[in-house]
Amino acid sequence: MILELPKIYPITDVGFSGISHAEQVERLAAGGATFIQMREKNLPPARFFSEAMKAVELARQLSVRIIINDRADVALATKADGVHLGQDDLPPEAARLILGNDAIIGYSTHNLVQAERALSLPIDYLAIGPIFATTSKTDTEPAVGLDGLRSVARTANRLPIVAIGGITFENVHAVRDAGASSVAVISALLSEKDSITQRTRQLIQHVAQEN
Ligand code: TZP
Ligand code: MG
Repeated sequence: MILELPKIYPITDVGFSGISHAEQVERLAAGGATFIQMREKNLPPARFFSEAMKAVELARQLSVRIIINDRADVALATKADGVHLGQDDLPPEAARLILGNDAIIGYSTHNLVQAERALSLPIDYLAIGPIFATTSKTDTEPAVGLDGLRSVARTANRLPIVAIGGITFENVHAVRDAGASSVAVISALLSEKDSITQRTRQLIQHVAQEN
């Protein structure tokens, strides 16, 4: 089954927003987000798990699908909808064994070679990035640009493509035109905690106005 993704895919970031993952889920969902990734890079496992539990419970109440970054074990234990894995995380085949066929598995790639290899993996969407320069992730690979995204989207067949990295209100239409099924964003939505809901609503409306 091909995964249906909304055009906007927010990712939580406590450093950026200054509020908990659950609070971010609440504000993003109030703005219309229906598919959210919880991304936590600093907490030890016990705190990661308890923060994830709160975020997943809230997501359930709000009918939002929630994906856990990095940790298939936390995704399983919190009954999240799935996991998002990077090149150095547990391989998607192993995460599939842990989470089963119904879980959503997303996988990050940073160039065409990685994206081509990813096509034979048991994943539900393929992320490519950074598309543009970003300050939200420090250890990023070089930006692939719109041309890089276009080549990946052409190769991806029917696998949904999530574009990530430096995507803003200004460039989101070009990113969608280049073949992104969905656009993952941190700073475009989270940089001011009191306007997360409003910005989410605006970005969703903005991408809805495509030619
Ligand atoms: N992976 C590649 S770029 C990135 C991640 C997690 C950060 C995206 O954040 P922003 O603020 O939308 O550029
Ligand atoms: Mg990771």
